[in-house]
This record gives sequence, C-alpha cells and structure tokens, in this order.
Amino acid sequence: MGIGVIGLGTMGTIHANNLATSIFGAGLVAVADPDPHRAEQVSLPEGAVHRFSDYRALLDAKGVDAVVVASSSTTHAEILQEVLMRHLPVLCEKPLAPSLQESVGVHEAFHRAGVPLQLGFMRRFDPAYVRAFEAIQAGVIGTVYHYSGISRDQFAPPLAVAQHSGGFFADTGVHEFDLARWLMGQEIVEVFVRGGVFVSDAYRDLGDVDQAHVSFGMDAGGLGLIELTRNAMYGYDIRTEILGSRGAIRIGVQPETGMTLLTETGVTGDHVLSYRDRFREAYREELQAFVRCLHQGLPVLVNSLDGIRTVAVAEAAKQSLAEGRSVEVTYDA
Ligand code: ISE
Repeated sequence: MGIGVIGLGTMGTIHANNLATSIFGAGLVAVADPDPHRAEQVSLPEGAVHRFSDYRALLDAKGVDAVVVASSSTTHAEILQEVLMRHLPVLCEKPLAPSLQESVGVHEAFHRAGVPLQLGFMRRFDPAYVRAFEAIQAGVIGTVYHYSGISRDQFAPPLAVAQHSGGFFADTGVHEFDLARWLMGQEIVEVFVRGGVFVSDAYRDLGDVDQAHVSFGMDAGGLGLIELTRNAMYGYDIRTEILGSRGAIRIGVQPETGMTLLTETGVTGDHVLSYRDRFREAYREELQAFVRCLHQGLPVLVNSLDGIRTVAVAEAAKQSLAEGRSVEVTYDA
C-alpha cells in the first residue's frame, strides 16, 4: 500500500520516517509541504518518494492509496474534504479540526461516504496504556470512578504554531479527554476549568493560557481532574491514574533510558524531553494499526467520532475558562 504524507512539521516527519522504514504492508510514496525546504530536510529513501509543494498533486499522484494528514490543525477540514473527494483512507493528526462545527462536518461527510478516517490519538497505542486498558476491561480494578491526568510539555510551542493549533484545549487537552473517555468507558458531560498565563506572556495576546486545571463529570457518574502545563522546563511529563472500586492503575513518568548516574554529589537519571521520545513506539503502532485495518477491511480503532467528542470537550473547556463556570458538553451523537 502506498501512503503519502501531507505536512512535514514534527508529526509529518515522524510519520514519513516510520513509513519509510518500519511499517509492514505499506511504504512511503509521496510527501507534500508548501515549504520546499522542508521536504528536502527530511531524509527519505532515494528516488522512490515523490515530493510535492501542493498537497492536491500528492492526492492525484499514481501509487497513493492512502494518506496521512499532518498539516497545521486549521487546515485539516479543507484538506480532508479534498481527500474525501478522492475516496482515500486517511490517518489525520489531532484535532480533527479546531472547531466543533468543522469537526462535525468532516465526520458526517466521511461517515456518509464510508471512507476510513483514523485520528492520531497515539497514546491509545502506547504499550503502557494498552496494558492499562486491558486490565480495566478485565475488571482487575473493579468499577472505575476517577481519572487523574498530568500533561506537561517542556516548552510552549512557538506562537506561529500555537496560532494554528486551535488553542490549549484543542491541541493538548484533547489527548487527555480522549484517554479519560477510552479508559473510563464513559463520556465527559460537564467541565469546570481554571487557568492562566504564568510563563509564556505572549500567549495572552492569543487569548490562550499556558496552565489549566480541568475538572469534569462523566455520563455514568465518573469524575476526573486534569492538569495541563505548557512550560514544565524539566522535560515532558505525562502521568495518568485510574481509580476503581478494587484498586488503581498508574502510568508514571518513563525515563529515556534505564541509566542512573550515582556519584558523590548525588543520584541522577535521564528523562524524556518531548512527545517524540515518549511516544516513539506509539506513533509506529498507530500507523501499523491503520495499515492493518485497511488491509483486513476492519474499522479503524480511533475514529472521527472520537475526534468530535474530544473537540466538543475542548470547546466547553474554553467557554468554562472564559466564563468562570461549569459548562455542559453539548455534542450528542
Ligand atoms: C502536542 O501538540 C501533542 O500533540 C503532543 O502529543 C502532546 O502530548 C503535547 O502536549 C501537545 O502540545
């Protein structure tokens, strides 16, 4: 299966490299980015990969059987429409689209046409999260009733990137909202958010924040609390805990390697600095799962409905922060 990658920022480059080197049953055949230098900077297999500046040319190229959309979030809806016109299955980076209205439009169009759309919630493919999900499904911790999440980036993204990301909740929060829904087996129905700008002053002009707490309620009575941080400084830090009636499951910080340095001045270890490292395996696994589902004609494992539900929570979170009150999540499938 030939796959083309649209957008060669951080995520597009990761997907392109994985496709070029380590996905069974698929290979990289084309890349597209409006900036010609980007396509040159990515090291791609000689000769076999076509480089385009216009993504439409990639969509029409021979040998492209499916695509990965990893362009900036604000371009997703437009690009996905063109992808759908050609009936190409797609793995789209999160969020589906920055607004709920656009996301619903994309979902309905793909659903009607029966074209597979997998969403890039890679944490669902991370080995630790897969084990946690399986244990919860097997009833090991009884009835789950509380979700806690900590999501800290080392540094806030540059303003130019943040401007096209849909804001803190659509860009970063959606991962946590998706994990909570998936692991708890419930939908988030109400949120209350506090937040502010503590480090990245320029974010004030964007009307965005760099620190937030999201407290939420779920449709079967579950509760949750999420901390989102853009500037942890010491590294990338993702932690999750699910509490159930018979125990808890914790996914903690993972070191980059198992090395610990012990000297007379103290003991130190290493730490992952970014999602590129922490979820390296998950990015490969999500692509492999996408390809496997296409080959076997199975439904994709994370779909546009997951995209809508998480963007609906992100919109409610934004509104709660602005209005200082609890907000109901209104989207109803
Ligand atoms: C970033 O945009 C991502 O999508 C990463 O997966 C996430 O962990 C990070 O917090 C976001 O800023």
